[in-house]
Amino acid sequence: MSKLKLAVAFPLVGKSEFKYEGLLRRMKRAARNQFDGVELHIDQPRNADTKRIKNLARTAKLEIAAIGTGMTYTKYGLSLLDDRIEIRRAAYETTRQYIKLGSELGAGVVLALIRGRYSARSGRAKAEERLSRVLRVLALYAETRKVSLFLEPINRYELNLIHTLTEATEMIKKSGASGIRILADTFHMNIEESSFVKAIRASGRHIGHVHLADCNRGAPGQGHIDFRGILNALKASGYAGWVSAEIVFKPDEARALAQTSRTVRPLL
Ligand SMILES: [Mn+2]
Repeated sequence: MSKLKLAVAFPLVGKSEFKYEGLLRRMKRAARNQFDGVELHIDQPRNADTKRIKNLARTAKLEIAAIGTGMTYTKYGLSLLDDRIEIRRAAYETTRQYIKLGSELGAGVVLALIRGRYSARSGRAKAEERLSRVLRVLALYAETRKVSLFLEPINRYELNLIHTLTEATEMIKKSGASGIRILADTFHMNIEESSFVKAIRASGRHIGHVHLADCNRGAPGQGHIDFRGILNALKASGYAGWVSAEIVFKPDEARALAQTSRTVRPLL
């Protein structure tokens, strides 16, 4: 049985110098709660201070588990499926910046909300074609930079393309970019998959990264998802990567981290 590593997702946003100090405090708290790494959700990959991030991780004794890209969509409205070519290009250029950053930090890059939604005007078939083409090109770039790309299925209420692990596998196949792997997020899976265990069994060998959250986006243990079953299925499928808590910190960050660790650590 493989040993999984536990991370937590933190944002790194804005231009303020203070953001790095704030992040260090949060990383140290994660380390105290027995986390092995941190996943960084960064809004401006061009302005990220690689050296500084590496130093913070070293100081807190954490690894960088992955780079999240979603703020490109939620904060700046850029996506790979926008109807406007200039917006698609900007999203593509930003994704390349994330890949460059991932390569400097030795971390994989998540492709989730940055995919965006397709419009009624463009339609599903065109969107699938568009996404498969851009994924192929991005995968080639990521390969030259030795960075893993993780394609994340997102639930139907947030995006209108690729909701399940199977659909992600099909998109990767269509793109011809066999190096891209799937990100399995338990919050989305709880909405979209008929069974956690069956979905993991069917797609397990394609999974490259995992997000853990309970059914309400709270810390594992704050809802009704069976994390024991999920983690056992992941290990049985040979998965040996990160499980990264992508959660709302309720009732506060310290208690949410402690709760996550208490629930997940014994199952790794
Ligand atoms: Mn996720």
